[in-house]
Amino acid sequence: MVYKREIIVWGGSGGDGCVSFRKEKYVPFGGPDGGDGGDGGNAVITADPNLMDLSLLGRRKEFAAENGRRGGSSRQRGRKGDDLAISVPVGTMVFTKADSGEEIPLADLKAPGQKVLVAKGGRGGLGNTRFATAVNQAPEIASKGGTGEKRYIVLETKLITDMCIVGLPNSGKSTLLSAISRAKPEIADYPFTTSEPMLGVMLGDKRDLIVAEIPGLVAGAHSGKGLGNDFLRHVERTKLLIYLLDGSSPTIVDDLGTLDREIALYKYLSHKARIVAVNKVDLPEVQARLPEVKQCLVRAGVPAFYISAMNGQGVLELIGKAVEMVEQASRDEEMISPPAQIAVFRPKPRK
Ligand SMILES: Nc1nc2c(ncn2[C@@H]2O[C@H](COP(=O)(O)OP(=O)(O)O)[C@@H](O)[C@H]2O)c(=O)[nH]1
Ligand SMILES: [Mg+2]
Repeated sequence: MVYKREIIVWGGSGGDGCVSFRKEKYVPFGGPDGGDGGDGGNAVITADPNLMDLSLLGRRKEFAAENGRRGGSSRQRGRKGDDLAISVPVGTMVFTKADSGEEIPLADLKAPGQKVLVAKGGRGGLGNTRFATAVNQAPEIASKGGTGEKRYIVLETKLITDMCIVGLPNSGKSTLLSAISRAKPEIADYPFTTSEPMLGVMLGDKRDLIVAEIPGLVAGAHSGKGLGNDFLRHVERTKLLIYLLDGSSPTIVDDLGTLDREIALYKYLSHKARIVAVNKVDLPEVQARLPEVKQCLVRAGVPAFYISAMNGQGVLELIGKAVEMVEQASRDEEMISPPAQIAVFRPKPRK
């Protein structure tokens, strides 16, 4: 999966204006009739809800909108170049890279269909018709089409999810995700780490919620160890973290500590709402030590849900609470930051 790309984007060039004169029988001194060139197409970046990453862009580096066509005789205007639409996933941030290397935000495409114009097409040139004056009635000049804008663009996708299931490998994240959504993540009985964040849609009463399984959060993930860090970027914009603990782990309270430390070390995450669930309570050995585990967590001041992702026990209660917390987080977010305005920094030209 590709979540960051740098590309070069061009607006189309404008078509040249045309130099032409009317030539018709019985019309002496027909005069100029060269048409204008068409404008070059604009390059636009659009948020497409069907995309999950930037791999559709392939290895291509440069993207250009279509050029405008040249003007024709009989005052025919050249055709306008088609706009170029570059599709990216919802949750993609678009930056333009200045010569200094500074990345200046242009847009944060959070809504499906949202667009941003990144490079304007050049204007079409003027045909010789436009240059006719009382003095020069047969101008032999036309203007060239303008070149399209060239922009260095940095795209960074941070998927927008409602809740993310985080946990150590093998804690049952995939099992939980498939229990609450229609996603079909791989489930394995060894500490195996999916290489992709899995997403599932959970059908809700008011709206559908997007749930992600963040694979393989291991100690040191924030510093790039394991695969965790690459995926943590998607956790950044979630509303709720579901910490999933493996009830059969002998070090369950330490596991929670590991998760907490990793999350806290990653910027933006420490203030996220979270909910803790202890999984695999169907196992007899987990049943046997449940009182002890509960006591430990209570002592640590952590209210928890006790579930079996496998047989569904306790899952509805967990999800009910999770949905409530997501709704609350959404309301809070709106109150704190009304639809994000991106400050665009425009340096003043030096005198
Ligand atoms: N007994 C039991 N096993 C579970 C439960 N949830 C997951 N497992 C098993 O634990 C293993 C790891 O599950 P998986 O969902 O792949 O964990 P992930 O690595 O966190 O995604 C698999 O063998 C699952 O069948 C549960 O609630 N009860
Ligand atoms: Mg998994």
